Amino acid sequence: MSQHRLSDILLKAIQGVSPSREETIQLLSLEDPASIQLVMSTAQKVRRQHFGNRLFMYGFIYLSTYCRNHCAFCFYRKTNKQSPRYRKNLAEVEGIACGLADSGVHLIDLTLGEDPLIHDTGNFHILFQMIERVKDETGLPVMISPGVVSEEILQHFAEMKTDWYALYQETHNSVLFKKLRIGQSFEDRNKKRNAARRAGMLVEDGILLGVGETISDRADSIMAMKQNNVDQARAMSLVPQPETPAADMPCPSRMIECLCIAVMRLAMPDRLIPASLDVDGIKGLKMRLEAGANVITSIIPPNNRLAGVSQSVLDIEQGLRTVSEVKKVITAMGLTIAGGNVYESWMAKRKEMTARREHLGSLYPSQTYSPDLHP
Ligand code: MD0
Ligand code: SF4
Repeated sequence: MSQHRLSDILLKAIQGVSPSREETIQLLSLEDPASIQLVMSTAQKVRRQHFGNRLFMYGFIYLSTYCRNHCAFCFYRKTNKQSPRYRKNLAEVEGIACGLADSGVHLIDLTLGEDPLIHDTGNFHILFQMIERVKDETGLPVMISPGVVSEEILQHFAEMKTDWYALYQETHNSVLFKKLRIGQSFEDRNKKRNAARRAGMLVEDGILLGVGETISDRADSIMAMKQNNVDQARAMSLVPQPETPAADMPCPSRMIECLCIAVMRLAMPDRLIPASLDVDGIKGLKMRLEAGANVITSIIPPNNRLAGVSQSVLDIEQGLRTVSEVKKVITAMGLTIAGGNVYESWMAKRKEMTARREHLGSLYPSQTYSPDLHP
């Protein structure tokens, strides 16, 4: 793409016109460092327009590492004997959440594999209790990342005022999906995210990079997340895990992830986009923020024997995935941690917008994005 064309796309983005599918593909195809740098600095400008220099922080609790599934990329897939299995009980989750809240996070993310003890035997009351306790004791918003659950369970989460439901598609290409989320339903995953939103929760979707997707798959994912109006959108690089089908895959270049984050920022200027500590630990934070991310996720306190998802141990027990370590990095970049009220009012605004859209949507139903409809 010519320099002139690139400047044109970036200028439009600054003026609030987000890239078309064609332009998204062109941006994602960039390879020379100077052009990528330009996209990233534009993404920072766009982030500043919507969020100033303020960032949000999410505390992360992986409360059960048991799972009934066989995702090709995941260390915690059912048959992996190397993966550390544990379950945290109510008191432990409460203690960890309170510690995270005291350290200054904006939200608590309660994450679990599709633990057979919960998913197969319908013991969801364990999660309900945890959500209630964490909300009561910390006063913070809660995100639940439990995998695919029934609409009734989603309804119950929403009734308990669970703020977020996170469920990542990983890819919006249904053929690739089958190779990644082996034995799972592509449609059901999309459907559940939509159901959670209809029930009144904010939703997060995300993609995995370096798993055999093409550049236009990446563009389709970004278009899909935009069109489906997700409240938070993430891109994370594959970390090849031992004893999994993806063990021998090459590590994708982090430039691809940074470029994706930056293009997502241009496509969804006012949305939350994570810089996850779960891929490269604290040393990977700066570049993701330079790409336009505005939420730091996977803050995990040491001394609790907690695991991360794509990096099961990196930086955790060394105390490097903490608010105080994050603060050092962001302060040096001229960025700051937002006040709790800023986060809560962003959420309230989004919920209101969604409710309005849902109402309009019921009057004028529209199609959800599918790459097949946008050749
Ligand atoms: C993260 N490991 O933020 C977490 C995780 C689940 N909601 C989030 C993928 O990086
Ligand atoms: Fe289970 Fe989630 Fe891992 Fe898939 S990605 S195997 S659902 S923990």
